[in-house]
Amino acid sequence: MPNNPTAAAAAASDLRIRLHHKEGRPGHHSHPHSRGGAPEKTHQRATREIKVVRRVLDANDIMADQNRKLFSEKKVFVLNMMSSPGSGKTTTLIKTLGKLMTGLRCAVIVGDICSTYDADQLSVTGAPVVQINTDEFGGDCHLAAHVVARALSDIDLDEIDLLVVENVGNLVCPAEFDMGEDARVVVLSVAEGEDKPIKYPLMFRQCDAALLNKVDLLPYLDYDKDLAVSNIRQIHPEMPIFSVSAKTGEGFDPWLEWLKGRIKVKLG
Ligand SMILES: Nc1nc2c(ncn2[C@@H]2O[C@H](COP(=O)(O)OP(=O)(O)OP(=O)(O)O)[C@@H](O)[C@H]2O)c(=O)[nH]1
Ligand SMILES: [Mg+2]
Repeated sequence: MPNNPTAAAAAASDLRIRLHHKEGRPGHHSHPHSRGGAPEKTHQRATREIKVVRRVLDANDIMADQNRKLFSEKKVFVLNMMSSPGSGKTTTLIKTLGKLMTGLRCAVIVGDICSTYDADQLSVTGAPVVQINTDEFGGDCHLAAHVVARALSDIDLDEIDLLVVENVGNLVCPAEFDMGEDARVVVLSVAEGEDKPIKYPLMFRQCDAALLNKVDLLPYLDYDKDLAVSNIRQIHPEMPIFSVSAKTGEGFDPWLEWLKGRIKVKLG
């Protein structure tokens, strides 16, 4: 592995992208019998893919530690917001920043595969926004630590207290990639069904809090909120869960208090 972790992450990422094109996505479609090939060859291929994925994650961890050190030196609290596409990350963030920016200097990094749609929406908050399009990095379905590090060159960390990273909409891969953040939050909308914590446990295990969003829609849905909460608790018993509506602003105060409390612990 190269000594430079950015180069290591990029090299591993390149290799992964090449495997992705040639053999399907590592760790996702590597069932040994899925292509009908010779068992030894598919076994070798699966072993190689696991090694490559391990290498990507190791390189990512090194880069995440460098980011974490920088965030500590600069006294910046970093929040990673994750969810499936459309759960309400951007809308929740706009509301959250609207309330927090009276006392805190904030900036946003937002990841999408393509488009500046979210950055355009978030710019109404007045916070500096950097849009990352991962199609420049092979169309990854998550933000990796080296990608965030590169975006930091467009943000003056001396001028902010809070950096929010809105991850690419995906309930699986973003949970695997540390970026040096201080807190992780998953947004789950009531329109997605109660079963998601059970089906995508890593995301709920890795996060420090859950926002159960779009509660204004509950009267129109056949949705068992108690069951959703109990499913989250099954995966992460102690996790704070905040029922909110980013549309109406309902339930935001406890969420904002929790976030301010976490920021205070780090920044004083
Ligand atoms: N009714 C209702 N709609 C909401 C709420 N929050 C978000 N929406 C709507 O849900 C849609 C998706 O919201 P976004 O904030 O773009 O979701 P996102 O998670 O940022 O989506 P991606 O970035 O594409 O993953 C938009 O049409 C929002 O207006 C809410 O609390 N209630
Ligand atoms: Mg968004």
